[in-house]
Amino acid sequence: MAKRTQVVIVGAGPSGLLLGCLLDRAGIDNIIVERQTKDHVLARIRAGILEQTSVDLLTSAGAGARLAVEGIAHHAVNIAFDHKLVSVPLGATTNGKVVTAYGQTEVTLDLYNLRAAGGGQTIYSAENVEIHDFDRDWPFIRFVNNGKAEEIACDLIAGCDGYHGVCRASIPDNAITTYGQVYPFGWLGLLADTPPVSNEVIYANNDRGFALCSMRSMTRSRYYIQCDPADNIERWSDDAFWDELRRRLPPETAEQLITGPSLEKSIAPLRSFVAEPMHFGRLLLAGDAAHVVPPTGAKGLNLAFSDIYYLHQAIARFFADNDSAALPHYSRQALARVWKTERFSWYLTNLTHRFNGDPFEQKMKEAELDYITASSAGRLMMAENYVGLPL
Ligand code: FAS
Ligand code: PHB
Repeated sequence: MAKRTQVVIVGAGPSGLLLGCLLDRAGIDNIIVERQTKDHVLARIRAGILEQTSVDLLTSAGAGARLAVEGIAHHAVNIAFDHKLVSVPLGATTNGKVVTAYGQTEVTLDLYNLRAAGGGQTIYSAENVEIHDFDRDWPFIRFVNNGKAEEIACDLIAGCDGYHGVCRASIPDNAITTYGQVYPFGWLGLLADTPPVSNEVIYANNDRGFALCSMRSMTRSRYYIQCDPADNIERWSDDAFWDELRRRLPPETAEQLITGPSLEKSIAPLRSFVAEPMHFGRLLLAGDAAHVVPPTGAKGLNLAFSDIYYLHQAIARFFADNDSAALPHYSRQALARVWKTERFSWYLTNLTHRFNGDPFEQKMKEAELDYITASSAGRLMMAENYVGLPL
């Protein structure tokens, strides 16, 4: 006998879990189906900075208790270039809005625990997930779990299954338009139990390449350096990473860097990507399933959460008011914020990374950074994008 629910959510990453928790609170029946094991999902190390709207949304969902205690508020963001470090204030010019350092790993754990406490059904290790009839009024999904073929009928499918998921891939090519670019570099990230070199994030433009200094707590640091996307992580010893990071930071910052053994090292590719629309019949896309940004500017996770803010409201209207217009409206509303955020992430990536090494290009970037950080209008533009545009 096929199971039935109101909403099937594909993917138990931050998007899927947050949507599940918000629908639970709205009394809308939903089942999450996840390809990986729970432990695999909870072990992922990714984003680290939350916009105020993300903090507020997690809190409203009931997942904000640990975040309120362990999250670190940042009242500035630092930009290093031309051997100097400039601080761009947050809060003073952004109606008090700041950002909070709190790892995506912790966010996902908090959402997992909230979902489990509420008794919501999350099916892990689901193999061969397929979505069907989402262009009709009676969509359903099929998958294999513990060797048994399963089927779940529903009214709506939320595709929260990330860039490589099955949902966007199931939409006919003539019904979807995609945009984007792949950057000619990747990020080599390192996590270490060392005190962060700065209390707030540092984005460094250097003629050797980009570097980023961040943290997970005041005793756990997260660093990145721009690298060749085809680079082999085995080629990077901890010492080689620390030496290269020092070279890309202003001298007084490099002198304060405290190094230690890596807990994790990995290389992530960088791309900008958007799929339009984010709605097809009874299928709705959210988060990385619909768009990806380069992590410069810390927008990926936050953009996923703004999608979920709009999506949970649209789903509530769909069921409460039988309002089918709420679904295409979701796509238009989410995309308006997606494109402005894609722009900022693309802009800050171009401004801080080394592309072809042309000395004139580097000089133009240093001049723009010098102008932005010295101009009140420039600092405001940087600050209001970094803390997150209004929902
Ligand atoms: P996710 O990709 O997190 O989750 C999708 C879930 O769907 C996964 O659990 C996956 O297993 C599951 N899934 C996939 N296919 C499925 C299928 N067929 N059936 C069922 N389930 C399926 N953002 C930042 O802001 N800062 C960063 O530093 C940063 N670093 C990143 C590093 C990497 C390597 C990656 C890939 C992303 C990074 N991001 C970063 C962006 C990242 O944080 C995403 O924006 C965020 O994870 C988006 O969350 P979801 O939309 O839930 O997608
Ligand atoms: C992180 O802490 O992992 C982080 C911070 C800022 C970014 C990207 C990643 O822009």
